[in-house]
Amino acid sequence: MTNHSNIDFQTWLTAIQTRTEHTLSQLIPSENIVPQRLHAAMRYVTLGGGKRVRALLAHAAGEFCQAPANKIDIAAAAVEMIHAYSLVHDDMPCMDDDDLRRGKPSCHKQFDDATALLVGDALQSLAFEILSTPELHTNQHQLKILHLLAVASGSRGMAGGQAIDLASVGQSLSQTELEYMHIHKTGALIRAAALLGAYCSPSEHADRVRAIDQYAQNIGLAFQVVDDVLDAEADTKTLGKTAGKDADANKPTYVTILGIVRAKELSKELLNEAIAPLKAYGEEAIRLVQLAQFITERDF
Ligand code: GRG
Repeated sequence: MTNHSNIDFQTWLTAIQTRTEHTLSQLIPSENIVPQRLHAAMRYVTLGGGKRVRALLAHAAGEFCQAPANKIDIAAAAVEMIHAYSLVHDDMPCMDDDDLRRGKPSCHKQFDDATALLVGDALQSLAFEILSTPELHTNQHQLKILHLLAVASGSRGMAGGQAIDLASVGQSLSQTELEYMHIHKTGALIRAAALLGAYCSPSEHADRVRAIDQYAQNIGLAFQVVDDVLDAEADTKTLGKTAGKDADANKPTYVTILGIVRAKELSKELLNEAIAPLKAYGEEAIRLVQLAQFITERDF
């Protein structure tokens, strides 16, 4: 197990991003393997981009629970695969219809609609395959890990949140309704990322898992509030995706409901709620606290 506690945050972040890229590159079949085009597209959407927030959460929570880094790598890669699949499908003309993702043409633009559909399907399957492959991820909490990720990405999690999002275009939502949608669409996978990291530990750590759960639920919402602020304030080049998309699509956001000033205040309140249960752990929780600050103070 790597002890990262004496490494500064930026160095830690880069190290986790690098090892996540490496793990994904090892686990996704080469573009030389049949069907080459599908494998090329799976690698195109997964490698060489993204902040890797979910992998970082898995590692920060896993380290907090003394989980072995090589087990967390597999959990982190699985969550990043589910995330990449969700972005590919979200960008398709039948959903958000966006031509740009991570600073390059989105999957259906670079390849075609049918390939984009299959990329999502195949990445989702691969995520569960790697988590259930004994040589990769034997772990006493394995069934719990598989169940958590399945629920978080299905109709009672991310896919359900996406369905609510699509149905809410042009509707006026209350803050509570908006929150419900985001808890599912974005929050469920973010929560799962952190909990999967924690469950990579061979020990129980029930109190720490509870603290991580409160942390992750608040960070999931804060992530979305910040995303809405950035969508309203940042430019397309900085974001690597089309800015101002939500307002153009007549979608309710935290900025449209609360205004920009209150939305920024809310992200700070959620940050404080997230890190409150970690205070008791002092330096042991430093990585989770730093990561929460990174997520809420980011400008891309
Ligand atoms: C299609 C089943 C299905 C679900 C799609 C998450 C999602 C559900 C759609 C993404 C739409 C979107 C842009 C939501 C805003 C929050 C979000 C998930 C942003 C993208 O995540 P980042 O910023 O992306 O972590 P990177 O590229 O850094 O990995």
